[in-house]
Amino acid sequence: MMEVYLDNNATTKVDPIVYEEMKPFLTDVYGNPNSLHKFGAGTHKKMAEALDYLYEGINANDADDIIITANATESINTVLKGIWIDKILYGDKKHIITSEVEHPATTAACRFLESQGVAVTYLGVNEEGIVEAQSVKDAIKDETALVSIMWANNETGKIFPIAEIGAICKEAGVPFHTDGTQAIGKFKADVQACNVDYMSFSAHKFHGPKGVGGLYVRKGYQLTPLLHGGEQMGGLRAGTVDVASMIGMGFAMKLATSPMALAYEENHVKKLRDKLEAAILEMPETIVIGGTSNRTPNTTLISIRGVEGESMLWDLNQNTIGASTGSACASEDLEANPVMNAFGSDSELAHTGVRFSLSRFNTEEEIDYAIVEIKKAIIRLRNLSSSYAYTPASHASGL
Ligand code: 7TS
Repeated sequence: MMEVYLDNNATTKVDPIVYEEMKPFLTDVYGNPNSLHKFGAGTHKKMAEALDYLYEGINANDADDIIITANATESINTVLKGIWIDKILYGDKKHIITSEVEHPATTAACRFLESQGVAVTYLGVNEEGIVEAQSVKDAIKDETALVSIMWANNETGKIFPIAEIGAICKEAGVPFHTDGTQAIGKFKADVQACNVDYMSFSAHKFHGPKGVGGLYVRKGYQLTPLLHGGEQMGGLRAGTVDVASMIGMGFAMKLATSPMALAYEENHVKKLRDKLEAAILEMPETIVIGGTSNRTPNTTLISIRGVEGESMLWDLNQNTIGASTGSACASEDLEANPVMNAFGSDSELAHTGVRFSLSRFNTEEEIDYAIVEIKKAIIRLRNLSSSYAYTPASHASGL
C-alpha cells in the first residue's frame, strides 16, 4: 500500500538536505557556542549563516532581532506575556485584540491573560473565513496594547490581510504580532513590507526539525523575556541554543523561501491540492469550508456531510493516508472544531471537516491513490451513517 502523508500543516518531514547540514553539529562540532575554546567557536560561522538565512527569508532589517526559541508556541507566549508585563501590568494599557480562529498557542495564552484581568477582543471571520482589516481598525482603543492576528490559518489555509492590518496598527501606534507559522514557505511573508512588529514561526512546518522556532522582533520592540538565565540571544531568551536545530531551521528557511521554492508551491503543490479537492467535491454534499479564495497553496478543509471527521481519519489511516480533522493540537477532545464554529456552521457540519495539507514532497501518484481511497471511504462511511441518507443527486452521480 502506498503511504500518503497529507498532514503537513501539523508537521513536515525534515528535508534530507537540511538534515545533512545539521548532522556535524550533533556529533563532531558539539561545543557550546558560548564557550571560549575552539570547540564552541566551531559553531559560530554556521550559526551566523543560519541567522542570515532567517533574516533574508522574512526580509528582516539587520537592526531587528530574531530570537531562536523552541517553537511557535514559545514565541507566541513570549510576545503575549511580554506585552502583558511591559504594557499592561507596568503600563497603562489593558486590552489585546486577537481572532477567534487563532491556534490554541494564542487563544490559550489569551485566556490566561483574561484570568489575570486583561481585556481580550476575539474578532470573528467573515463568510470567507477571513479576519477583516476593518474589524481590527474598529476594535482598536486607546488602551490597546497589542494586536495579534495569524498570517495564515492552519485549518482552512486562509490568508489574512496582514499588510492592511499592519498599516492600521502602525497608524494607531499599536504593536502588531502575527503568527506566521503557516505562512513561511507558502508565500513570501515580508515583515517589513507588512509593518509587522513581531512574528512567530516553527521550523518543523517548513521542512526543518521539530523543537526549534523563531520570534522576529522589530528594533525597539524588545520585551521582558519569558526565560531568564544566561546571556544567550542578548538576554532576550536564556538557555543554550539547540545549535544543530537552529542551523537546520536556517537552511530550511533558505530552501523554503527561495523564489524557486515559492513558485513550486504556487504551481506544483497548488495543482495537486486543486486536483485532490476537485475530486472530493465531485462527491455530493461536500464543501470547502470558507470557500477557495485567498488560501495557502497546500491546504483544503472539506466538510463531508454524514461523515464524522474522526471516522474518516480512522478509515484513511487503514489505507495509510494521513490527514487531520483540523488542528492535531485540539484533536484529543471531540469538540467541534472552533474554526468551523467561527463560521457559524451547523453542528453536524462542524464535526465533518477533514483537512488535507500537502507539501513539496507529495507526488501526483500519491494524490491519485488518495483520491480513489478517499472516495471509497466516503461511500463506506455514508453507508454506515444513520444520519446520512442518499439523495437523488448522490445516486445520479453513480455513487
Ligand atoms: N501556530 C499555528 C498557526 C500553527 O499551525 C501551529 C501548529 C502552532 C502555532 C504551534 O506550533 P508549535 O510548533 O509550537 O507546536 N499547528 C498544528 C496543526 O495545525 N496541527 O497540528 C499542529
